[in-house]
Parts: sequence; C-alpha cells; structure tokens
Amino acid sequence: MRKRLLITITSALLVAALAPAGASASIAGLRSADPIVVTGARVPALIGSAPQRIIAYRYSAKRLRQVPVQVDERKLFDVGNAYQPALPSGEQTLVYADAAMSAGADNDLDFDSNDEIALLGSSVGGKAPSNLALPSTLRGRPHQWLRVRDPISGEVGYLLLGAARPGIKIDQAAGSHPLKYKFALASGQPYSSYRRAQGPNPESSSLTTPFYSLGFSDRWIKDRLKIRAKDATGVDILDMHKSMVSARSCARSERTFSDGEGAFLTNRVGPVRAIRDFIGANSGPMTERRELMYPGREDVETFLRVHAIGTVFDFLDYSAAASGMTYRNNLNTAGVTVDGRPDVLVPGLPKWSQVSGDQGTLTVSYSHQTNIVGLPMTGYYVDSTTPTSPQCTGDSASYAASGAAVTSGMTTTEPRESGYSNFSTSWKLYFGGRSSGGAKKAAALDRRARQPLQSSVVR
Ligand SMILES: [Ca+2]
Ligand SMILES: [Ca+2]
Ligand SMILES: [Ca+2]
Repeated sequence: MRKRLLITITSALLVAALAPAGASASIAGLRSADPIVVTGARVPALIGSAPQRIIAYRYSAKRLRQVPVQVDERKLFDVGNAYQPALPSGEQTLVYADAAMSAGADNDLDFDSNDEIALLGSSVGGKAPSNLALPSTLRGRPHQWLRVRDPISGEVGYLLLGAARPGIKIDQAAGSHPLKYKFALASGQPYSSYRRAQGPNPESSSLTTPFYSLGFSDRWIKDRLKIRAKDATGVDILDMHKSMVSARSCARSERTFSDGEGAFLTNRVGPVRAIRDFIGANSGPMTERRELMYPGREDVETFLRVHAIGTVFDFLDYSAAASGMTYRNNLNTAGVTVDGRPDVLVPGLPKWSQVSGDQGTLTVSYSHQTNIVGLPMTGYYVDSTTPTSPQCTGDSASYAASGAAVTSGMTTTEPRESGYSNFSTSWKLYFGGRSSGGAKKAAALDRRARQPLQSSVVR
C-alpha cells in the first residue's frame, strides 16, 4: 500500500515536471516551425519606430527573455517597373522592399502600417504578471503585448514587442542565426550587372538552416534540396523544381523562363526568414515567384501573370538519391516506393504529399487561389527511369515527380489585358527527420499550414 502510494506520488511529480510551463508551451512546441507575421496596422503603438530598433521578448521561467524578431518593410510596387526600360503592368502589389534589388527601398523608411514583423512559433511564451517591470531597453518606450493563438488547439501564448531606447545596443536576432542565405551570381558580379532583358543569369545561391538546405542555379532553377533535420542522411533528393506550360513540351520550362527577361525584386535574410522574390517567365514577364524560407519551413508562392495558356504544371522532380523513400498523399495514404518504377495512384488534386525515408521527411501542403470558377486541376505524379514526358532540364528520369496541374481553361492572368483573372499557388514545405513520416503526421502539418497562428494586441 505504502509502496503504491509512493509510486503514485512519484508519477505525479514526474508528470508535473514534464507538463508544459503554461499553455504557451504547446504552441512553442507543436507549432515551432510556423511563423507569426504581424503587419504594422496590427501593432499601432510601434508605427513610426525605426524598423531596426524593434525587439521582442517572451515571458518564461519568471522573467522576460529576448527572442529573434525580423522586420521586413513592404511597399506597393508595379512589378513591371523592375525592368529597364520599365514595363508597367498597371497593377500595384505589395512586395518586400530591398534597396539592393529591383524592388528598391521602402517609400517610408520608418515602420509603417504595411510593413511586417515576423517571429517564430518556437518563441511564444507565457502570460506575464501585469505588474512585471519592463526590460531597461523598453522603459518609457512604445511597446505592445501580442496574444498568439493556435486555431487548431485553442492554446494561447504571448510575446512582447517594443521599440528599443535609442543609444542602447540591441541584437534583433537575440543571438540566434539559423538561416544562412546567400544570393550570388556565378559571375561574382553584383546585382547591378543582372541581365534583365535577356538571361541566363547563372547563380550559385544557397540557403542553409538546421533543418534543410537549398541550391539555386538561376532565377527559376532550384536544383538542390537536402534534409538536415535530426537523423536524415542529408543527401540531395531534388533533381529540379519544374514549372512548365505543358508537361509534354520543353517549349516553356523553368529553363526558358530563366533564359528570358526577368528581375529580382528581393533577396533578404534575417533571424526569422530569408526572402527570395523574382519575376519574369517569357511572355509572362510579371509572373512572380516568392520563397519565404523559415528555419523549418519553406513557403513557395507563385503568382501567374500571363496571357491565356490553357494548362500549367508545377512539380518537384526528385533525384535518384530519393530512391527507397515512400511517396504518399492524402488520396494515397499507404504510399508507394520511390524507385523509378511506375506506381498506380488514386488520381486527383492532393491537399498534401510527402516523401519519407532515411533521407528525411519532406511534407508539402498545396493550396491555390483563383477567381476563375471551376478551373480544372489535378495532381501530377510520374515515377519512372524512362519517362514518356520530355525531361527538358536536370537528369533523364522522373523520381516521384509530384505536384499540381491546371489541365485546361487557364485564361488570361496578364494585368495588361482587359478582363484578366487571378491565379496563384502557395506551397508550404515542412522538413523533418526519418521518424516524421506517415499520413497522420502529414495531415497534421497540412492543417497547420492551412490554419496559421493568429495574433492580436492585448495591451
Ligand atoms: Ca516602412
Ligand atoms: Ca515507384
Ligand atoms: Ca528528372
């Protein structure tokens, strides 16, 4: 009896020790890879501050601790003005300001209503007592507490944002530098030498985080991807991110897009994310791809702006080094083996797909936005060492080449044409180790991708 009681007490203590120190621990754990993005309009007290003086804290273990924060200024910009001579599209969109690239610096160099503050889910803390003294950096300075909510679990957490006192040395990264992104032309020349009227513009650009690494060989040529999370082998499982008008023709591909006219709007990196944003896809010069690269997640956004083209294909073609991984999607949860031998899949447009094996786990959540009613879309999948479709770029095989396609009816999305429609896609890629595979885990990541962390100012 006594012994059993002792065991019960010990277990209770153990549970207490393992339990999250407040509701926020769940957000910081389960949603560590997901970003929290807040526009200036949502934190009015900070408007007018110097962007590089904004710092963030969380309350944890009875004190305030600084966490990484990044401020990315945005501006309304006609992307056609990135060309020389300018090729105005007549449409203004919000782009990330970059004085070194074609987007240029923001028109308002202070933190303004459309600028963004980006933080990571892993930084969220608990609720601080209302009488808690502010850190010396923020005493008498504008500051606001942000309440962060996970719409899936209902859990909440908090972050303190403020504009640091002038004269005090601060580090917005809080000592954390998980992202190494380098935009580099293979020529070694600066961006001012970029051939905007006619490519190619070979690059040796790369991104490395503790969870993955990427390589870019030209504007549209993303041809290296290694999963570095946990126990992943870290081999390069990507042949090419392929973007084509037709999967049966090499007339238009990521190669011809890169060889044609184009420009970079943005190439930025900070402690929370790297931003790579470019335009130019042959007769769709305003067509834009924006990569938002967080430590454990990559968001790939594509904005189609081109005359009527009928069909579009966008997919990741893996490399022979992906052999042995399991490919699955929400319509084929049991999965098939990536081996260059054809598989029979239930057809349809997947919500998510995943490749998982010793090489690590990559889960992709797909979404698209359009005002074209009833646009027919489906999934794309080819696993074959002797594919019937031309490869156009990269190697001669298709290893679990998978993504999405518009199969007909892609009407004009060109802003210079009357009656144009909108079509854009957003893929969210999560990187994990060997044990991160499986349909259940993929579905959970897909839910997180679709239901971003919410935030609101509380005081
Ligand atoms: Ca600004
Ligand atoms: Ca196969
Ligand atoms: Ca290939």
